[in-house]
Amino acid sequence: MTGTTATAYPNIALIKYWGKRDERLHLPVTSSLSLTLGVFATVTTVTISEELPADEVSLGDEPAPADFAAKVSGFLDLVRESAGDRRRARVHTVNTGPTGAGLASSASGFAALAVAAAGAYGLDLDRRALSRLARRGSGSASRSIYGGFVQWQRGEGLGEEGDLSSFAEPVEAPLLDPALVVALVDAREKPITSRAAMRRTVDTSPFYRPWVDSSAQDLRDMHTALAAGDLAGVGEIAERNALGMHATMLGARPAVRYFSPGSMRVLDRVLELRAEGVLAYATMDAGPNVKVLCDRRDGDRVAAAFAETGAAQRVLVAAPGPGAALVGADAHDQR
Ligand code: 2P0
Repeated sequence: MTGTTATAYPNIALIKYWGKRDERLHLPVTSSLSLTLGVFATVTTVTISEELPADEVSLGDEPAPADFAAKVSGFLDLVRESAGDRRRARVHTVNTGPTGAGLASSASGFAALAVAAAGAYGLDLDRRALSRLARRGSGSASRSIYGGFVQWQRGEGLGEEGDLSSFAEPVEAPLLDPALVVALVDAREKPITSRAAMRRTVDTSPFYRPWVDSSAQDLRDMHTALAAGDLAGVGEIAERNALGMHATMLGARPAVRYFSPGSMRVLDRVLELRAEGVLAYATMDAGPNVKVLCDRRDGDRVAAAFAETGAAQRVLVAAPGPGAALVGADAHDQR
């Protein structure tokens, strides 16, 4: 039997998701807003089989590690339950970016899996429903269903009310032509998963609540800046929101610190670039890599500046990318 293949791209949050109000349904404490990138696609194929006694999951050319396979299988259980179909599946995933290094491989991964699995099991889902489904795999994956700027609504309430109201939707910003320059400081897997780190932050950091409150204002300000095409405003808000999120982690007990000396060197260079008149603003996620928002015309200059620091193993300029999509023969039935 032929499989159903989908592709999805990572997204980088400019207003961060950090903390859940419901661990099972992946309902976030705050709404977040991201930019989907045009690099580091995940390509996932789901092939249903009558004969398989259990799901078979591969990552690249290898059988997937047990924890990865268990997450994929748990996600497929949700799809099977909705579809009323108990058959198992083969899942083959190829990540073109580094896995587990704070570059949102779980976002592109679960967005691609949601689209491919919904297609394979015959679920007829619109984009909002796909974003809710992807959310169940990894919160940030809800945003990778769409391209460009995307907001993930926290939604209201818990249980079914929360599940129905927490989804992503696109945000228009026609006056901006941005790029995100990614400085890969270290592509190794992170010492603590973002899931564990955000739980510890919510449970123990005295700085968590103040960040939640300030993030709501950041989101309102971000919408104003995006609508006005105000790149400096967008960048300043994104940078303060990200540094604030990392401050909540530094306040956790024990502290969670994703910055490395290389990250700091890149952050210093961002300040120098601004002093030189370049609109460049940094954000960081659950890893040491630094992503810098700038105008697309400045992308190469910013990338060259980071390469000169010697702190980055690799630097690349990412333009905004598309939403998750079926590929090949399945693509024609897409909505
Ligand atoms: C974000 N991050 O908004 C934030 C900022 C990392 C730092 O979303 O537990 O892998 O699977 O819902 O989506 C990473 O968290 O967490 C993340 P789960 P996820 O991009």
